[in-house]
Amino acid sequence: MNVDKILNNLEKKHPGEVEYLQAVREVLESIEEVYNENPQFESANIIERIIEPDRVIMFKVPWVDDEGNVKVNLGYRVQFNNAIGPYKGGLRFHPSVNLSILKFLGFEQIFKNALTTLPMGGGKGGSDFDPKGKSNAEVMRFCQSFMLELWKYIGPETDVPAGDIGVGGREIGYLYGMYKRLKGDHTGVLTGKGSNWGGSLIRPEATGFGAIYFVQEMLAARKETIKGKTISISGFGNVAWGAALKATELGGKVVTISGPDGYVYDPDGISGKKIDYMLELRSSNQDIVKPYSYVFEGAEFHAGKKPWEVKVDIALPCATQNELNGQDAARLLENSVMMVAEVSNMGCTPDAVETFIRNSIMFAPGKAVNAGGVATSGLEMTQNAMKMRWNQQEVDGRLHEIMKNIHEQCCRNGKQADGYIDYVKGANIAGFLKVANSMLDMGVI
Ligand code: 2IT
Repeated sequence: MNVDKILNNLEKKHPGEVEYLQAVREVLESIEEVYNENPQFESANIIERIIEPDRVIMFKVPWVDDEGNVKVNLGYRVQFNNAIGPYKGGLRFHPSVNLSILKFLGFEQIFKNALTTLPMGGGKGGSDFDPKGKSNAEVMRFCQSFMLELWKYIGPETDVPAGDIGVGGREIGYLYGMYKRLKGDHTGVLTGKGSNWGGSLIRPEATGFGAIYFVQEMLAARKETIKGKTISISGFGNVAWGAALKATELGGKVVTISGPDGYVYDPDGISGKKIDYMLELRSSNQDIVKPYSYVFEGAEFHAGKKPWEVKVDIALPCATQNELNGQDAARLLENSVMMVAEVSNMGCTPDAVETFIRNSIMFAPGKAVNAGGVATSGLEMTQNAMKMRWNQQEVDGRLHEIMKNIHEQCCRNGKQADGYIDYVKGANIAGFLKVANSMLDMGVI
């Protein structure tokens, strides 16, 4: 396999789709060796088949704001690969959303979902709609208009969307309501549903909890625990909240959260009602963290800065892609960071990842660390199909097992000669092998 040649061809077809090309390059570089050892992949041209989505659905979303103005946003669903199960992946509503970002997320989702051990293919969707500052009624009208188009392409055995940035319980409710009215079915076509109407317990916490279970496994591999470790977290949304909650419960000390306006440093640790306050910040719909520093004494707000300048043992990017770059990585290294685990999808730039791995810092990629979110979506689908509801313990126990299993898969496929575990390689190889072998089984489709 010639990675540069494949990437050059892909770029010619999709010029300017930088995030998508970045995600593809990372996977191809990781799997190159395994791929070359298995000529059956090459003869079935698996690479060219796996790096292009099965299809991209793109549509306009007209809606009316509270003043009566007619607005138009773009809506998308990227159905990337369904070799091992129905397309599965979140919807992102954020002004930065474009085809490149959704294709990178959809591509990552294929391998992440394969790692969960559950039968789910990869997909992603969303819109450039900005929920910031919008009223409930505006969000509802937007979601209804979005679903008025999307419903034709999804189904519980076809494609099962969920939330992502800008899409939480409220949006899933409005989207599901519209689907139910159009289709007349009360099936589990979305995950992240409300717990009264088919949602799974622990789904809101799952991404963050799963990430911390994974971090626990990484630490255990070096005979360490989370107790007493200082932790920086970026973001303040659902994922950051779940991670802060579980890390604190296990005796870690979370000292930062962040937003587009800057970061908050709280040397006393973000625990208890401070974690609850993150939910308030989020529901204010303003996308800022500064108010935290007015409410809690001793907390400092650093405008326009990222939390990676704070000295910590563990750094957890929990906000968005490419939020930690090479300079940030160098700074963390100077401050003797021991571990960086991406909780956001592709949270670190390639030079940051390289810096960590070259310096034997424990580093794990989002597709392994954050897979607990989609895994628990998978458990929600199972409960919906069985028309049953598991209790909290049952779901949390399964989530924990799944994260341990993902960690094992990473170790098995990513252990280097010197004993260092390359989790990027491990996750990509394990995910790829499962999907590629399934594609081989089904012929040229
Ligand atoms: O990035 C992700 O894995 C998600 N946003 C969750 C996807 C899902 O289907 O639960």
